[in-house]
Amino acid sequence: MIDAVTKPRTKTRTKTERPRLHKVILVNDDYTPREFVVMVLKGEFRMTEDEAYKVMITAHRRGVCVVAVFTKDVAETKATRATDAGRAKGYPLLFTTEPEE
Ligand code: TYC
Repeated sequence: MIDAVTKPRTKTRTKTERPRLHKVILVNDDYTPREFVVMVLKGEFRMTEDEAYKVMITAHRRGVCVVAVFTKDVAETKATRATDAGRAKGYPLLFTTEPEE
């Protein structure tokens, strides 16, 4: 006898969009000491000395450098904390954020 019970051939798939990531950008200025920028990058973004130095010197030479990408909330929190660390010392150090394409 032909089996009349047929398994459903369709499966429901829920499509979950990944959250858009946001870049944290380091902006150069003429006043913040290089070593301080490196220290903030290491402390706030968990970079090694070498990684932090490369990011700092790229911003110094080119004007800006992408530090890392995070979800919007994390990017904004880290950029604010890092900028505040400079402000607490009287430096104009600036970290901004922007969404990735
Ligand atoms: N331009 C600064 C100096 O010569 C160093 C510096 C680098 C500051 C990167 C900010 O995002 C920056 N002391």
